[in-house]
Amino acid sequence: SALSTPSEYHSYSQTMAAVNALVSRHPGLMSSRVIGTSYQGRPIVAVKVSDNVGTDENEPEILFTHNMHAREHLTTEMALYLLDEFATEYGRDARLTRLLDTREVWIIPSVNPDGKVYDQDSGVFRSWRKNRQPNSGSRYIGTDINRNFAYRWGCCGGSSGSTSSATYRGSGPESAPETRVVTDFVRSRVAGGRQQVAAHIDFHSYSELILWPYGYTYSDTAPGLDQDARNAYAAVGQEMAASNGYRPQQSSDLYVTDGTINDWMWGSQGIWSYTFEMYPRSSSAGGFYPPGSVIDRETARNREAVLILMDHADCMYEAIGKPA
Ligand code: 0X9
Ligand code: CA
Ligand code: CA
Ligand code: ZN
Repeated sequence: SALSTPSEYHSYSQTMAAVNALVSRHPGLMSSRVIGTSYQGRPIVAVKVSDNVGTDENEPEILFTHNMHAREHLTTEMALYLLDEFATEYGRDARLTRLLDTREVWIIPSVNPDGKVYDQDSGVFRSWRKNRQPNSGSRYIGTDINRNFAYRWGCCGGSSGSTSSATYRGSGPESAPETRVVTDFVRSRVAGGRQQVAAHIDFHSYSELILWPYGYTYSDTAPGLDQDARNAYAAVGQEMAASNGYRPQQSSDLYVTDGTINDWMWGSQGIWSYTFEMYPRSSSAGGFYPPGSVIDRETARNREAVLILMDHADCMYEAIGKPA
């Protein structure tokens, strides 16, 4: 069949167990920390991967976030693929070794553990997207974490004020604990007045796209996003897309959104921030639930793109011939 069953993807608890096993087998290269808890109290974990992993070195940091939307389970597999690849290939693959020696990588395998558990653990997928936070005065559950970020929150018709909507923006910016956990973590990476995180990918599914800011406006350029920055986004986006066959475009070319993680990362933190919409291209190939048999292929498909962004993270403007 073109569809999968819940057991074909790592559950939240299996994901945490796999992370813990990798970290304990590679203590010099990987460490994990609980950066906060979900609405229902589940740990949200960040894994750091770098040489001298116990030291906060002066190296560009790259953040990968996964599973913000509950049903996008392939993105959690993407996190586990990257961790496994880094663990296995460090010291073997020269390019990957050099990148992990000169960068600090952060991976958050599940931004939305409550949603993931709700979607997957009953034995049948429930097509859930939001978190599992109740809304006062409403029978509808959940906030869309990717409409809850505090940059032009609710500005532009790219989210909903109705609790029944799949894109409900929450009662206020960062009203979802999961949003707050991510933004507090990112803010905590500022050292000496400088944001150490240089680049970010938020993994979603599906449609096979690479998207860059802003989502809140159709304009290519806007406050904080000048023509050079837009061109650097497009150049690196196109380079990554050439490696995985996705389509590169500004995120609002898909549809307007407000309060997304990409707009916040760029607009408020100056972090180069992309969304990857993973496999499949269309709903006929399984939508959010493609067969488990594609996991290895569709995660490895993004290896090169991830390394390309890690490489560019020290100077994105080099991609348009304008070194800083
Ligand atoms: O709508 C979203 O949050 C993302 N798509 S998904 O199907 N995974 O829900 C896309 C966010 C990227 N931003 C824009 N498309 N504007
Ligand atoms: Ca290091
Ligand atoms: Ca650092
Ligand atoms: Zn999504």
